[in-house]
Amino acid sequence: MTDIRNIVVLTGAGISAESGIDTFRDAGGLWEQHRVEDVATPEGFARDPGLVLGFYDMRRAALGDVRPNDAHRALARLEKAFDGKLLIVTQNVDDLHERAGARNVLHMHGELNSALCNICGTRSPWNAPMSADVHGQRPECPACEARSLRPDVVWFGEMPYQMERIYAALREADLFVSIGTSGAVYPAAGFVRDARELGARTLELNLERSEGSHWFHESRQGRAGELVPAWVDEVLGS
Ligand code: BV8
Repeated sequence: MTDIRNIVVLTGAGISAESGIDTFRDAGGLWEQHRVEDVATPEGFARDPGLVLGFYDMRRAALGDVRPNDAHRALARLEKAFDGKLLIVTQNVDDLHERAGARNVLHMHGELNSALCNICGTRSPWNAPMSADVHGQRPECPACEARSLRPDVVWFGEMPYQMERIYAALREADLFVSIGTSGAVYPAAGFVRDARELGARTLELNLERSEGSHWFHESRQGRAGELVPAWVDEVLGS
C-alpha cells in the first residue's frame, strides 16, 4: 500500500447498519417498508407530500438514537493519520461520518439534517420535523419564509450533488474503496469502473458480494465494523 497517495472511499447504507440504521435492500430494509416510487421520487412527493415528509421526519428523528460504529471511527482515524489525500463520498444521508470525527465528507445524495426550499432553492441546516404541525402549517423556509421545504435528499431521477468534484477525485485516485453498498444505484454504482479505467486499484468491503463485486480488483466479505478498521490498519501500517 506504500504507493497510495490519493484515496476515494464510497460508503453506502451498509456502513451504518451496525449503528442500527436500516439499509434499503436487506431483509426488513427501508424499501420493504415503503415503495421507492412513493417516498424517494419527486413524483411521489408531489402525489403525497405528507407521506414523504413523515418518512424523512421519522428517519431524521431516529438519528438521535444511533451512534457511529467502528467503521465510521476507523475512516475518521484514517483521515487524521493518512499523509495523502482522502475523500469520503457517501450515499448516506445520516450524519454518522461527521459524528465519528470525519471532516471531508461529500454527501452525494444529500442529508437528513438539511432542508431544501422548493421556492428559493436555499439549502438550510435542519433537524426538526418538516411535516405540518397541529395547526396544519408546514415550517417556513429560513431564507424566504415560504412554507415549501422538502428534504434535502437526492431522489431517483434527480442529479446527485457535486458530481464534478467526485469525478475530479476519481481521476486522481490511486485507490478506490467501496464500503457497504449494493452497487444497485447509479451513478455511484459506476464509480468503480470509472476509477479502474483511470488506473486506480479498487477494493470492495461489504457483508456479501454486491452487484458490482466483479468490477473490483479485490472484494472482501464481512461486517464493516471488522473489515474497515483492519483495512485502515493496513493502509496506515504501510
Ligand atoms: C440520476 C435517497 C441522472 C436518499 C437514494 C444509469 C446511469 C445513471 C442513472 C441511472 C442509470 N440507470 C438507472 C438510473 C436511474 C437511477 C438508478 O440508479 N436506478 C436504479 C434503481 C437502477 N439513478 C438515479 O435516479 C440517480 N440520479 O441518475 O440522475 C440525471 C441526469 C440528468 C438530469 C437529472 C438526473 C439518483 C439516485 C439517488 C437516489 N436516492 N436515496 C435516501 O432516502 O436515503 S438511493 C438509495 O439507494 C441510497 O441513497 C443509496 O445511495 C442507494 C443504494 O443503497 P445502498 O447504500 O447500497 O444500500 P443497500 O441497502 O442497497 O445495500 C446495503 C449494502 O450493505 C448491501 O450490499 C449489504 O450486503 C451491505 N451490508 C449490510 N450490512 C452490512 C453491510 N456491509 C458491511 N457491513 C454490514 N454490517
